[in-house]
Amino acid sequence: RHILAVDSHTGGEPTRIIYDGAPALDAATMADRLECFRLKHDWLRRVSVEEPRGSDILVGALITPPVSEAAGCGIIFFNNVGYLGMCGHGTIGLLVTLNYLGRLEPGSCLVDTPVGPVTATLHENGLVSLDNVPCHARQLDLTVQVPDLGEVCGDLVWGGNWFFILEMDERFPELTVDNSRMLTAITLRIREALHREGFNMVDHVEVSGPPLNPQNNSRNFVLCPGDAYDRSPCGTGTSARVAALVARGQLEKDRTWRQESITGSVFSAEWREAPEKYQTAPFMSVIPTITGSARITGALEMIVHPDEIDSVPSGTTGMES
Ligand code: PYC
Repeated sequence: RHILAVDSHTGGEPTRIIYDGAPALDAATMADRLECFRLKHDWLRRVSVEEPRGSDILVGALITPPVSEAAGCGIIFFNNVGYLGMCGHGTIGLLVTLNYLGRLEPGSCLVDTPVGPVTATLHENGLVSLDNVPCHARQLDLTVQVPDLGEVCGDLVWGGNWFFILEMDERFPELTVDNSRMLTAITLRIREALHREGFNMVDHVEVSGPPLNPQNNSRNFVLCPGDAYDRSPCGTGTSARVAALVARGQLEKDRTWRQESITGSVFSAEWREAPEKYQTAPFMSVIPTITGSARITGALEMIVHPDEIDSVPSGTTGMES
């Protein structure tokens, strides 16, 4: 089987987008298509993001026909362990990929995802903005007991994926790539503690700290579901941070939030109130607009042997709420 894909990176975080050669997903909604992918065609996820063709840090994506009338396409994101509801860096990579393939000129398009449609815009200068799905804080100041660390306090927030977001303190090393192993070990323990306490939906843990570049507002380290860390500021993680700041009354509507990643790459973020039907008490639902840039790194024809194709489904969807 021959499968065509384009590779890109967004602020250091790679995306591999499959645009030809994949099986059709026979379902009417994006959430059902994700289930069909997971149950019947999980081999496609494995062959495209796992070794030997991929690595733990790679996010894959499959372009599908749209499900809503106004959308240009659908997209399903996945990684080394399962599937993602949404992916911000991947959506930025998607628009640059569509442009590379000659399928998109600068302008806006609606993209269907398993957690709802997002509007993405390719600007004339090459930057990409996306209006994410409605995001909200579910619980602020949630505390968990973490072995060898003690009590940790953070916010439980939906940003298109579920995040636990906490401020670093003296127990954390500086948020630098050199310290990524230690940061990974600590955030893994925090996620395990959250799961033990019943917060199983949390698959991303985001640690916030002061920026190294004073032009930015904050720096982050984001642990992803498959235990790799995001090299970009994480589009859904930045969205979740914005929703948490709004819930705390710490980010006014007309301010731009500049989120720096552990590698120093930056997404800027703005927000507006989500329509009434998306409001869930007690905290306001917001639509974050995330802006960043991506670069094409390669075009790939994957050649898949029949032995690699089976129907063992993956265990996680990353969307349990
Ligand atoms: O940018 O939303 C994101 C993301 C999620 C996981 C990796 N990147």
